[in-house]
Amino acid sequence: MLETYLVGGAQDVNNDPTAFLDSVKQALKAGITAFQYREKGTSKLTTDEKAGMARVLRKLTREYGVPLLIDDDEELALKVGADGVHVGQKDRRIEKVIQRAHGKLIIGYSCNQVDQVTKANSLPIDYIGSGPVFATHSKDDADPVIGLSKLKQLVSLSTHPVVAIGGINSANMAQTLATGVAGLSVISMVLQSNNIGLAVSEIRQLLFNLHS
Ligand code: TZP
Ligand code: MG
Repeated sequence: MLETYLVGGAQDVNNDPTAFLDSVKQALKAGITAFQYREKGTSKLTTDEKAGMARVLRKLTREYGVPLLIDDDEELALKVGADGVHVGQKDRRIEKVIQRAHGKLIIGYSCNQVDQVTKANSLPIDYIGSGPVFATHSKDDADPVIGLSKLKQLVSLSTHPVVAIGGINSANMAQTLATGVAGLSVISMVLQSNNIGLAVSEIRQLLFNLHS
């Protein structure tokens, strides 16, 4: 499920909600295996518009049998019938999210430090997201780059599946996957591509080769 994990919101496609939806549709057609709706940063959508977009994405992802996760907001995830929620270290405290959503939603948690992974190991969550592995332009307040060796260390420590995020592209995706991560999370590699189908296929092909 976490293999080819697309993340994004309208801010990642020229702040154009229609173009964003069209891009997500292309990515679903091309075979992404999970989608996280992450509306933030320079996003101009109101709370209501965001909820409306989440509902449209719920319908769309369901048509393709792809799990929908919502960034940060477990209430919105529950309201629109999403499959999961992804929370960062700076978002609402993970314990509160677990209390509200455990057993109802897939819970993803961002961890990029040894102590964070150790703590996550004791929590009933479903996966951790680690990064930025490489420099990224898609997150203004991104933590410092962790690099491949740190990612590998976190993978070996984690009892949960690890998804890599941050600056993953065609040139570095094979090395990233070689750290033992369960999947690759990308924003710009897919949403800024002028050939979304091809970008998704590249990741899928890499995973296919690994597993065959
Ligand atoms: N968390 C860590 S890096 C990042 C997030 C949401 C942005 C990833 O975007 P890109 O374009 O794949 O580098
Ligand atoms: Mg967050």
